[in-house]
Amino acid sequence: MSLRPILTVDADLATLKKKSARVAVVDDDLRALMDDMLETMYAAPGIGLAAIQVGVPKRVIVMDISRGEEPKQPRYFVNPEILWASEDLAVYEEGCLSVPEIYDEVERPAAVRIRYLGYDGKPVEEDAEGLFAVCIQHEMDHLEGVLFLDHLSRLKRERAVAKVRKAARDDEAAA
Ligand code: K1U
Ligand code: ZN
Repeated sequence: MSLRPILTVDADLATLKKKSARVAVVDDDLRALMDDMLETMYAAPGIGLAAIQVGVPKRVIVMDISRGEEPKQPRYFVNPEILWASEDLAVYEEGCLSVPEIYDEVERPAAVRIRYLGYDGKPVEEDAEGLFAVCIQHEMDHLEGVLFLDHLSRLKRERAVAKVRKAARDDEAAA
């Protein structure tokens, strides 16, 4: 397993805006990618990661929304699809490892039913609500090249990207 660099909007916006391609087969190479993604996500730290965030345009997501002292609960989603979304909406203050240090409120369906292939390539159908629903919708947006910033006003989005760019410039100057 190895850590992979996470792409960020200041340097890698064009890649992050790409639509990811469906996976044809869940094999050992794909599982190695998912292992690297999980390790990268834990190290960041984060609670979710889409393959495009490490520069791989495949429809693959890893996630662990377990809290603090709870046992780890890694989850893997290949070719995820939303089968149903609730009419009622919920607001959550989201962050993104590709938009470091920016958090803002996004409104999404409060619950979704999803279908995907798991780590073993078997199909799964599952209901998601709460943080699980927020995180899977955020990560599935990444597969379409959509960032949580795209749910905000243009002004907020431009300010956020400018802030990330300035932080990156400051980091470079300090190095
Ligand atoms: O970049 C990403 O897609 C990961 C992102 C997932 C996410 C967070 C919040 C709402 C929706 C989606 C993150 O993990 S940002 C970091 C974060 O939320 C976190 C980090 C450490 C501990 C707890 C949370
Ligand atoms: Zn994200």
